[in-house]
Amino acid sequence: KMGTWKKLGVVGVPVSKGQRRDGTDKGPKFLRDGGLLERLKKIGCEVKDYGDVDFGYIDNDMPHEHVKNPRNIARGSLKTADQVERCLRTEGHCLAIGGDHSMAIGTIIGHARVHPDMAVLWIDAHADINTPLTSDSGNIHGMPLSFVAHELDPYVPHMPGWDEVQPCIGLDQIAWIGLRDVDPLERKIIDKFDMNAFSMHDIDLHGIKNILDMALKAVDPEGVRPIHVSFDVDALDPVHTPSTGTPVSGGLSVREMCYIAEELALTGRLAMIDVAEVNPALGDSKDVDVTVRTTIDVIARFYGQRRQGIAPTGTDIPQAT
Ligand code: Z70
Ligand code: MN
Ligand code: MN
Ligand code: MN
Repeated sequence: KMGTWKKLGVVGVPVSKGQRRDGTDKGPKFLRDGGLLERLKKIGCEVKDYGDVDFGYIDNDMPHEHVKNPRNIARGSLKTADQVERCLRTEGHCLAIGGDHSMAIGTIIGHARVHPDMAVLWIDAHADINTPLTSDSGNIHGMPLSFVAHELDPYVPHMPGWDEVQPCIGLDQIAWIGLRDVDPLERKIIDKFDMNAFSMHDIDLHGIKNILDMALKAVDPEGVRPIHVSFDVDALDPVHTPSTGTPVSGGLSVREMCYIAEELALTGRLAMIDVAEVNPALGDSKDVDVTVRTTIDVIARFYGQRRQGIAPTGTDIPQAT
């Protein structure tokens, strides 16, 4: 057995109404069928499957202004928060497999109930901090951070079904890595609040090691906080994860992503990981296969699998007799 992670729970978050395309609701199934849980067990994790959150559809969910599916997303987010909270309290660690990135509204709210001081590392091509008023698309997967941050409460209008979805973290608890497609008003928010945003440009300039150090220093200067990784697979270059709704070229290499995952695993403070935006309905079967395999590889590295190899305990080198 290897790895430092004893117990973790897996929660499926099959949401797709946070954006236009069907398919992200099948993300949890494809990751499970791709052998995710077996892989985690093989590297020494004690895994409990909490199944999928029931996103049971509400009819007549008319857009609010141009924001799509507000009631469904609010309800699903609260159910997700409950499940994540239960999982974290019982297992100590939670892996949420989505689902479009609106899943993180629920995972962050649930996590904050257990660890209000957590640090969030948002690994994504996109900033996902539009408010309902700054969003051009009306897709909630581009807005999750605006709903969870205290400082943005005055900028977020009240929507039907959203009374119980309340901000729970400060903007100084969030850092982005991998940005390369940020809307103008998202940039305005980042600048106004002097947020910790590390783009692909910054990675080119400083290298991934320095950027990860800077991001951790920004959100967790003492090195004591529980860490929440929100990993949108479109952070990776689309050659590695083509089956996703909004691929943006020039993304993270698998090497850079493996470095992030291995290094964060070594902190011993990873409490919660979201995996968002796997869409098995996009691309051909080869695209889906490489997307699922790469995503599972990265997840395994967050949970202790290392490229340098890991020696077993209790087994010696067999001696020739
Ligand atoms: C844009 C919006 C987004 C992911 C697209 C795009 C957001 N900023 N996020 N794909 N994963 O619609 O708000
Ligand atoms: Mn995202
Ligand atoms: Mn994205
Ligand atoms: Mn409010």
